[in-house]
Amino acid sequence: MDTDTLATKILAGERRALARAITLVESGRPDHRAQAITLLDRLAGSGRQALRIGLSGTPGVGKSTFIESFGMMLTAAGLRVAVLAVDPSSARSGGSILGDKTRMERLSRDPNAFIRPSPSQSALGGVARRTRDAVALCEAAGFDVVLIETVGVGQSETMVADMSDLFILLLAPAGGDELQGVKRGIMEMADIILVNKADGDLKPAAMRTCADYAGALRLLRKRPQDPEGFPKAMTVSALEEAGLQKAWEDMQALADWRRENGHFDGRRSEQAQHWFGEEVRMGLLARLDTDPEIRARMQDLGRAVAKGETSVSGAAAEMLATLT
Ligand SMILES: Nc1nc2c(ncn2[C@@H]2O[C@H](COP(=O)(O)OP(=O)(O)O)[C@@H](O)[C@H]2O)c(=O)[nH]1
Ligand SMILES: [Mg+2]
Repeated sequence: MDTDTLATKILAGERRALARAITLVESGRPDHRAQAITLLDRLAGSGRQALRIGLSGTPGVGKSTFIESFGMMLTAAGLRVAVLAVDPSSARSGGSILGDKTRMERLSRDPNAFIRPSPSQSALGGVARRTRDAVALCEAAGFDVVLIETVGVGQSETMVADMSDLFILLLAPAGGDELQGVKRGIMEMADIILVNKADGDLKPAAMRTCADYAGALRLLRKRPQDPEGFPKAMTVSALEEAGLQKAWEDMQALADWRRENGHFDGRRSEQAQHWFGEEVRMGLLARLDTDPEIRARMQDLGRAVAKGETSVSGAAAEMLATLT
């Protein structure tokens, strides 16, 4: 299928075309990359905007269950929902959402939902670009909400927060009164902390955990992008579908406030600039390995350094001068 046809079908909201386009942006082949860029450029002017919600949480907190319940609630309200997953560990585990498909059974059959598992791929930089491209494709396809799920490992949370309008941290009730080893940096990124599993025997623990985090959030430095009362912690039960409507109302209220106060577009502009810089940096680094002339020069200079003929600094300066 040529990119024009693909673009037309995506703009018409066809899910199969969207899936194909995401496969295209995930491809490492240079000719695919060129097609992907043509496609993304064509769709860039669609003017469509989804609410991008990043969702993070360690395995077992209930992300899949939450996405299913929350997603079904949104589609029932007439919204179209796309779910993308970022899992840097999936190269090893062979794709995390696969086992999760059962937990998202209803949502994956919903015609107003689109679920895309994480590609198995090791380099986080590559994952970032693919996910950003996939978000752009989902927006062009007219989705109202794009959920970007990530497990809380390594840099993936920062990466997802850097491509989301809202960042949600999902937690499970803690046994004691300890904050669950959530790093300060992650807390500082969160707009809303949802303590899940607030049901049955776990409810009291969930409420305690929620109070602990609400207290911890109040101690953080005030951020300009927050209205009164945010960031906040609240309890939900993905299983019993409790608190989800309230969570959604708060997400919308926060997004609306940010839109009205210039923070929404401001953040997107900053994010676009950030990713542009990252992509150029990555491209330059990749050239060190792929460009034969550059590689040869690196090897020559490397040998000279090894023999002590040139200083490390001198050789590096010489190498960098050839790159400009
Ligand atoms: N009690 C209770 N259990 C839940 C809730 N949400 C998820 N779970 C359970 O927690 C386990 C992990 O859920 P899952 O959605 O796979 O978590 P994920 O690894 O973060 O995607 C499963 O056994 C779920 O049934 C909830 O709201 N309440
Ligand atoms: Mg899961």
